[in-house]
Parts: sequence; structure tokens; C-alpha cells
Amino acid sequence: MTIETPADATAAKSGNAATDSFRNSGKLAKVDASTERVNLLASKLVKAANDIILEERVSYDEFNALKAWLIKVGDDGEWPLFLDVWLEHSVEEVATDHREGNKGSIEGPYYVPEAPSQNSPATISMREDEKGTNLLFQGQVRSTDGSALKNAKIELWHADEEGFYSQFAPGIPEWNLRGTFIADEEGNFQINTMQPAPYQIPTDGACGQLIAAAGWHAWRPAHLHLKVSAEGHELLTAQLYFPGDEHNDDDIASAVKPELLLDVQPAESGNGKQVTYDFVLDPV
Ligand code: MBD
Ligand code: FE
Repeated sequence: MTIETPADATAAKSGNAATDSFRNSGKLAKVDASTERVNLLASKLVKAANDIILEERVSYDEFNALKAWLIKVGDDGEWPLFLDVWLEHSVEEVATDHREGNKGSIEGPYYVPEAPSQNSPATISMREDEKGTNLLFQGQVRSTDGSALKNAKIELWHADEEGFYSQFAPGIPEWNLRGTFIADEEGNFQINTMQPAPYQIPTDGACGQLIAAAGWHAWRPAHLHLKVSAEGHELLTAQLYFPGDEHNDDDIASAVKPELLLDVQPAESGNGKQVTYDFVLDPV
């Protein structure tokens, strides 16, 4: 898949890159809903909206503001952003509540499949002068019965020190701070990366307009995104967070869970920080 990396940092540019990414992802082709299911869900959604209008006595001016805003969400390419920030956490909860192993967290709008692969131990691809604090991220991938999952695959992607994601913001090398890592025979992995910064979702598009109009804030706490997979096991999509981040308790995307907080230590190498986090996958 190729994503047209935006030429400038406007919300519409990163939003449209995220929309293209979704269109290319193959996720649309997988939708297979019966008439009964569509009727049920669409009727409930329409009823919920009508109930709000009647309860809150919504005016024509407000109705028209809603129309204009919905049109702008599409114009700015921000449907993936809007849906992932405000609704994906509930979908993720439903999808993973049966698990005995890690439940994980939302994927968000900025995953790109098939990042270049390396065997662990490895260093994620980054610029020679990449800013930030070195972070050694290590751990083991196991099954729910405790057995090591040899050669498990860890996909890692995250924002840079300025809060930008490669392929969704301009001027960043294509696979910067994105990589696929293969764990060893014991399921152990060691990845050198940079600690990401807290992240503000784009504020100059439709989502930012809503946030400003509602008096909310646009922040997500600093986070690592991961997909962890192994043969015969459910794919784990997760995010990990850093203790002490002021937005761990008020993430705009509601995607923080206590078990996703890292225990960050000074690096044994003396350079930066290190953290150990193990993943437990459920058999399919
Ligand atoms: C992100 O980086 C993110 O992880 C989510 C969930 C939404 C917007 C931007
Ligand atoms: Fe993110």
C-alpha cells in the first residue's frame, strides 16, 4: 500500500491521508451485514439522534450547524479520525472482552501495514538526528498457557518528538519510527526506539472545530502503538503509555487502561530509558 504523504501539516492533508489509508486497507470488503442487522443498528442510531433533538429541543440553526459540520468532516477527510477518537474504544471493548490474555487498545487512524521487518534485537528506522530520549523496549510474547511464542511478530509505530507520524505529516522519511520486529526462539524481543511525545490531534479541521466549540482539549497522552501476532493466536492491537503523563487520565480517545501503563526505568546502558513489557496472546 502506498499513502500519498501530505505536502503540508494541515488537518485536511493528514485527514485525507488517513482516509486514503482506510480506503486501501481492505477493511471495507470485509463488511457482511444482514438486512436484520442493518435495520437494528441503523434504527437505533436514528432513534438515539431523534431522542436528543426532542429532549434538548434542538433548533433549526443547530440542525444546520450539524449539517455544515458533517459536510466539513468529509471535506477534511476526518471521518477516520472522528470515528477512531470518539467511538473505536467501545468497538475494541466488545471485540476483546472474551480474552484471557492482553485485551489491548484501539488501532487509531495511523497504522500502515508491512513496515520493513528486522530480527530482534533491532533499532527502529529513524533519522540520524531524531530528537528525543532513547527508549529500549523489550519483553516476551507468550500464549495464555505460559508457553513462549517463538518468532512472534511485533509491529511498532509511533509519533516523533514533535507528535507527528510518518506518512501522515510532511517531511518525514516514509518508514520513520515504524517497523516490524521478529522475536527470537523464546519469544523475546528488544527494540531500540525514541520515547514519543504527547500527541495533539489536528486542531485546524472539523474535529478541532468541534473540540474548540465544546471547550474540550485535543490531547492524547504519549503512546506506543503495537500489533503483536503469532501463529494460531489472535492478533493483539495495543497501545502503551508512560506514567506521569498528564493526559493518561483524560485521553481524548478514551484508550488508556491501567494495565497499559509502562514501568519505565533508566537504561542500563546509561543512555536514555528502558522498559520491559510482556504480551500474552489468546489461542484462536
Ligand atoms: C492518534 O495518534 C491516535 O493514536 C488516535 C487513536 C487518534 C488520533 C491520533
Ligand atoms: Fe497514535
